[in-house]
Amino acid sequence: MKMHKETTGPIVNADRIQGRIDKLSTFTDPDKPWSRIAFGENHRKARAWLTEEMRSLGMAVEIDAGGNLIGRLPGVSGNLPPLASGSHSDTVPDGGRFDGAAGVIVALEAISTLRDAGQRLRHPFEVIDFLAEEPNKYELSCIGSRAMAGELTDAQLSHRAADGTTLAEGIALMGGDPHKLGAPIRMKGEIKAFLEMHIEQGRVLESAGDDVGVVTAIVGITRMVFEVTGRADHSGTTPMGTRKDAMVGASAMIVGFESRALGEETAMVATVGKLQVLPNASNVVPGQVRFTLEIRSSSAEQLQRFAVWAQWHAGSIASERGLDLVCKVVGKSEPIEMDPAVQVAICDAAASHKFKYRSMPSGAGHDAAHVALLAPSGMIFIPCLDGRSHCPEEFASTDQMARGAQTLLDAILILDSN
Ligand code: HGY
Ligand code: MN
Ligand code: MN
Ligand code: MN
Repeated sequence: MKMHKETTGPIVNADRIQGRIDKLSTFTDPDKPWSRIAFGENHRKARAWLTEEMRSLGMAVEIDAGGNLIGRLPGVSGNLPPLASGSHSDTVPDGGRFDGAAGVIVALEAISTLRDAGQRLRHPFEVIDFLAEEPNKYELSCIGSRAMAGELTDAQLSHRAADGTTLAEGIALMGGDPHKLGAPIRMKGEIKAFLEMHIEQGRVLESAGDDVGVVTAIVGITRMVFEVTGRADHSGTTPMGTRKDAMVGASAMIVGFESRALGEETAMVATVGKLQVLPNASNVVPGQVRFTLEIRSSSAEQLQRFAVWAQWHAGSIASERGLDLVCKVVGKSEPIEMDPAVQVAICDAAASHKFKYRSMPSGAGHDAAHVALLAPSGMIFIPCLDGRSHCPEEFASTDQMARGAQTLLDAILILDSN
């Protein structure tokens, strides 16, 4: 990694970052790289390894009520609020080695580097592996960071996955304490600042040849579940005109979502990425279809308007076709701006190493969007190959991660000094 000559502070160890990424990547289904699904066995084993890494750095480790894995290091000045950094160790199915993982590893690297340099922070420091950032069997993302900010509702906690377990049980399985989740785990002002490094998951930085993105704001996300019920019938003997085909109804709904999103004046995205057909047999007219609709926008008003329209649109197709429809919003995160002072610290950190950086919004959701409700928060993006993410090909180089880690460490040092 090329470092600016005038740099005097401690320099991160690129090989150690890569080594830890490689190790974390081994906690995967060998035949389904790089899947580390939240609440699953690989996820739990990965967290056991992370716990050991934290302990070896002298951190006290705990799992909070929301199932977040936290390593804590005391600061040298008594009674200051902690600085915190981290991301998530779970992945989407067939996901990559960097989404989330890189953010946890570089937070560990910041501590490792300071330790090597014999340097201590004034503030206590926390490395956080947030529980279940990716949408999972409980149909909710960012479970740990929502819990931390007190956003989890009773309805979400009692939501039952297809395997019969509730989210509350899932959190307990991961070492959390769902009974304590009626209130925020951390109070506003309790954390001095939170920083999350993450791969960009898009092509902006790579196309511009930039090293670092300084996130200005994180997109809002609304996720809805639609259940379309028709009538299962024999595919050979039921004439076309007499069917109540839930799949054809769902398809019309989905095509409508796409055209509406394409026609919006302000860009937004709408995705149906998960769909279940029942009974899912080639010679049965589909009796029921359950699908998710995820919409993202930087405007809360646009999200709200689209969600209301989507419900109306699906309802009118259902009634034209004699289908029943149940539709509900299962998760919402509001668009949110990153803290200006934290953005400045990141810019100064990047500039001090002569890294090429730019300010940019995030179209992906992140734990930082929820922590921002509690604490001044900021995000550092690094480029990833071809902008690919949420796929096995996802890639960031050792150098790219090291520049992000160095920016993170220096931003922490800047925030620690004031
Ligand atoms: O879905 C997202 O935007 C994130 O990668 N969890
Ligand atoms: Mn992701
Ligand atoms: Mn992520
Ligand atoms: Mn038959």
